[in-house]
Order: sequence, then structure tokens, then C-alpha cells
Amino acid sequence: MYFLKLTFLASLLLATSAENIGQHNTFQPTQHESLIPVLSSNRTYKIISIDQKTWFGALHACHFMGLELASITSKEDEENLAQVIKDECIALSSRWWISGNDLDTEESFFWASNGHPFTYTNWEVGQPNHSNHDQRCVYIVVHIGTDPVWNDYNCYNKYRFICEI
Ligand SMILES: [Ca+2]
Repeated sequence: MYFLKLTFLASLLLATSAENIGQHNTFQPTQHESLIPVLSSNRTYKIISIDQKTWFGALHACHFMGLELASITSKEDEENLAQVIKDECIALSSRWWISGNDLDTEESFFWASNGHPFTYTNWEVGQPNHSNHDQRCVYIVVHIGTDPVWNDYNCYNKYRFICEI
């Protein structure tokens, strides 16, 4: 019996080590990472909460994993996403980069993920305000007890971010 227990513990240890080795091979934010299937738009979001990056850094990090920085094209998608952030990540941050930007032409917003202009929007009251003409990237604000909203902000600020598959 004792031998069996030992064998079981040893195999458990080996499995854990193998997992850990795999995690360090690539950019691999696993803490609080969630995959969120969004049925309405046939996409899956991936919340990246272990690191904070500029909007450009977030774009690159998603690409590095074979993903795109997220787009949000419906209220249903947004509500699903926001609920998971509230459930799992709200203690970490309330601001999350998404791929919306007006880097090409101010006040003309597109999604970097697919090149499409915004159709659905959910701007915070008074936004986008294009403050100082240097707020060209979009983050989503998620707070417990309130609906999510968007803001345009300086792309070089560092926030956590959301990728999509
Ligand atoms: Ca703004």
C-alpha cells in the first residue's frame, strides 16, 4: 500500500514538472488566464492578466501567441467578457487594452484585429475625448456593479489586455 502511495505521488510530481517546463517555453501568462467562448461572434477571448503592456506591446504579445488583440462587436460578447473579468480578475485591474484605435485618422476608429471600422461601440459618457490628440488607443473599463465602458487613451500607458482566437 505504501509503495502504491509513493508511486502515485511520484507520478503526480512528474506530471507537474512537465507542465511547468512547458509553461516556460513561450510567452505564457497562465495566472488568471481564461478562455471565453463567445457564441454570437464565433470568437474566443483570452484574458492576459499576468503582465501589463503598452497597447503596442499588447498587440505584439497576442501575435506572439498566434492570437489577435481583441475586438468587441456586440453587447452580448462584451457582457460575457466583462463577467469573466469581474469573476476572476477585477482585483488586478479595471482597464484592459482591446484592439480599437484611431491611429491612422483621429476620430475614425478601427479594430487592429481585423481592419474593420467600429460598428458596435460602448463609449463612456464624454468619450472618446481625444484629449491632447494623443489618446489613440481603446481600453475597456470593467468595475463590479457597473456596466463595462470604453475610453480612448494614450497608447503608451501600460495595462493588462485581452486577446482573441
Ligand atoms: Ca479619453
